[in-house]
Amino acid sequence: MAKKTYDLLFKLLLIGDSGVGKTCVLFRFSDDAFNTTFISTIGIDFKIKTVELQGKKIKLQIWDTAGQERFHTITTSYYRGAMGIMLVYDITNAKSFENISKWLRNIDEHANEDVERMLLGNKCDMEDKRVVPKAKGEQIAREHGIRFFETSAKANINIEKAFLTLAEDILRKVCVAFHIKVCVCCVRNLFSSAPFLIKNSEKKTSLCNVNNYEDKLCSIFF
Ligand SMILES: Nc1nc2c(ncn2[C@@H]2O[C@H](COP(=O)(O)OP(=O)(O)OP(=O)(O)O)[C@@H](O)[C@H]2O)c(=O)[nH]1
Ligand SMILES: [Mg+2]
Repeated sequence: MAKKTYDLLFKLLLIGDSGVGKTCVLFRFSDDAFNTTFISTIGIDFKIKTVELQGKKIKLQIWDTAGQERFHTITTSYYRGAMGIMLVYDITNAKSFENISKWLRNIDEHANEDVERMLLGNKCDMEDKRVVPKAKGEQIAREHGIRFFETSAKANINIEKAFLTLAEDILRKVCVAFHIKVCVCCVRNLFSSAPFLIKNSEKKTSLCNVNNYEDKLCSIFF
């Protein structure tokens, strides 16, 4: 059997109005490239990129949705599987910013309750054409308790930072969830004895007798 080349798989999703730059943001992250020609996405597409966080290889499967309304049914069917969603608007397009509340409602309706959300104000290289002040993006993100970055796929500003931050936030969540849901023994150790006992579970010599050794995650925050 082929050896697994990663420790964890995270599914991410990009949403937002057509033309805000979702495909370009993803292309910059995955291939470090940029295209000025606008080829509107048909339905849905995806890219894979593996990153390393906290010593773990994390495979990011990133789904790029079409912003056009006619693809709404197909794109929303992908929300449920997402662990993280990047909601993108264009700082030079007021309508794309006004529509954020509509996209947030879509997330509420179609995504998992504990999905990690992030707001991106893209095209921040076009300062002369800006119509959405940065403070407005910050404010709406604060109101909804989500992270916010202004990005530029063209000038490569904050693209990698945004993806890595989202992955880190998910990793933190997964880790906590894992302790609570699966590794009951580790939770006990967490509150009573030395954390290295949990680390030992990787060598299968631990006092932690949970037989699922996928529980490497338990060592992440020690
Ligand atoms: N100046 C500038 N232009 C950008 C940036 N990102 C994307 N664009 C341009 O914006 C246009 C739309 O980009 P796409 O990435 O195709 O937009 P999209 O959000 O994927 O659109 P749909 O697939 O229709 O939902 C293209 O002409 C890009 O070159 C950016 O950061 N700066
Ligand atoms: Mg696209």
